[in-house]
Amino acid sequence: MAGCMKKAKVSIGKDVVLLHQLERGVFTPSNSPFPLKLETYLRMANISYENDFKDPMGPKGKTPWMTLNGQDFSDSQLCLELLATKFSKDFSSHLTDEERAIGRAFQIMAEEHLYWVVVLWRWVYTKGKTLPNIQMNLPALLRYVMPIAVRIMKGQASAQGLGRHSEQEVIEMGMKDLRAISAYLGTKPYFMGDTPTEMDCAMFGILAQFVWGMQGSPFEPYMKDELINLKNFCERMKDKFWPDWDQCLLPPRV
Ligand SMILES: N[C@@H](CCC(=O)N[C@@H](CS)C(=O)NCC(=O)O)C(=O)O
Repeated sequence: MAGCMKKAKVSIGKDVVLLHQLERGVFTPSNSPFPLKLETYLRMANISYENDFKDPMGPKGKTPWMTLNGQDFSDSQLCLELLATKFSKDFSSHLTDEERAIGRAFQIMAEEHLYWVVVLWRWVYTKGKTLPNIQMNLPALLRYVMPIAVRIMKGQASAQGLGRHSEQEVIEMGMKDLRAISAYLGTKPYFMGDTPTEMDCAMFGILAQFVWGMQGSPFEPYMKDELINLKNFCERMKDKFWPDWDQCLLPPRV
């Protein structure tokens, strides 16, 4: 597969996915929307998998990635689509072309626009202080590594474009995305209707960050009030696919 320069290091059982991702989070099983999306999909599709938290960054320099039958694959969406084909799992077969188009547009807005609001808030506006995983590291390590990490994330957000706006503008843009997503979900249990589809995994990956994983953010009060349907959606996904949610959280260091 193009871009897969790293060789698979670990071979587990045939047709068992080895999901490489960052260590567990304290508030969500992953602080990153993309591993949470892919792991949720593996559960929804009932595909056997094991986690690897030691080698989270894949051949394309991002997390998550996966190894399947000795081959490495990158990108949550490409992995999901490959698995859907290989294991003949299509949760969207009942959708019209128009519904698929709308679903794709919302997903891309969430993953390619709203995601950068999360990055900016966590890394640039609050400098990693609200990420318990980061704060659990040694103070000396934090002192030296944090400014580098902040600079990298700031550079990425600037290259993407969102990082060039003021904090107030970015928060407002985030709110507009969340309001649009909330309006589209409406009273439906899942984004495409009564049953969860692939898109719900992606939306859950990112919305879970707003619901549980960005404590003290300006978005938090809205998730409990105006955007309560998004919180309820996350609770629904959590109950359905993550009965072991609490066991998958990293205990905060006391
Ligand atoms: N399109 C990719 C996005 C993955 C992604 O952006 N992962 C972030 C973690 S939230 C990452 O690895 N960032 C590290 C970096 O860019 O250096 C996917 O769906 O897997």
